Amino acid sequence: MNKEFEQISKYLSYLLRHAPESIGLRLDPNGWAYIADIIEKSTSPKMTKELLQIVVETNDKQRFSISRCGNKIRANQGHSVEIDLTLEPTIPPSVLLHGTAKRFMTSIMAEGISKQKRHHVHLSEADSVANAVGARYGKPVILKVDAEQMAKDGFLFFKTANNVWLVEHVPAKYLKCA
Ligand code: HQG
Repeated sequence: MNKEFEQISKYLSYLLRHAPESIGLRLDPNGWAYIADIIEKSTSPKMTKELLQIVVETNDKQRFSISRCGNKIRANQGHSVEIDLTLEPTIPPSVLLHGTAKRFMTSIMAEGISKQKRHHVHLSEADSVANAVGARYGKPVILKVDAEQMAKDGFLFFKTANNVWLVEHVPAKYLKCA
């Protein structure tokens, strides 16, 4: 992603996941905002429909979706504001991964993985993704989650439009160091 697009992507994440009210933007109950509203209300950076489209299409993690009619946009995951992505529970692969930092490991192995400020714990299928996610907070560690057993035990898993797996909590007994 080029620098300008990256800046817009970060700002869109801020607006659509955390602080729509900062520019008086309204999200509907499913997290959608009118593109025209963002263009009208966002002054810095200034947006156009074409720019938003390119940012959505070229985003390295496919963080955003544009609605079927093309007039609304939402973040695919990572919200702190209360919205409902209306995802269906989905059977997960037998093993999923969580990338974290070494310094969180004592606490995680005692309490399990908690969702912290987000709506869910985020899990991935690929080592490379988990490694990059963990590296944001320090020396990365990849944890293996026994998703098959969790699903058997009644935990619900959801898959976002950009292939992130979500679950409410991962108790420590389902974790192994990869
Ligand atoms: C850790 C980014 C201590 C957890 C990424 C993580 C991802 C605990 C941090 C997405 C803990 C929370 C989500 C416990 C969990 N004790 N630490 N009991 N339980 N933690 O950012 O998974 O770029 O909220 O391991 O790529 O790192 O925003 O979650 O290190 O997909 O699209 O607490 O955010 O995506 O950090 O990242 P986060 P995450 P975007």
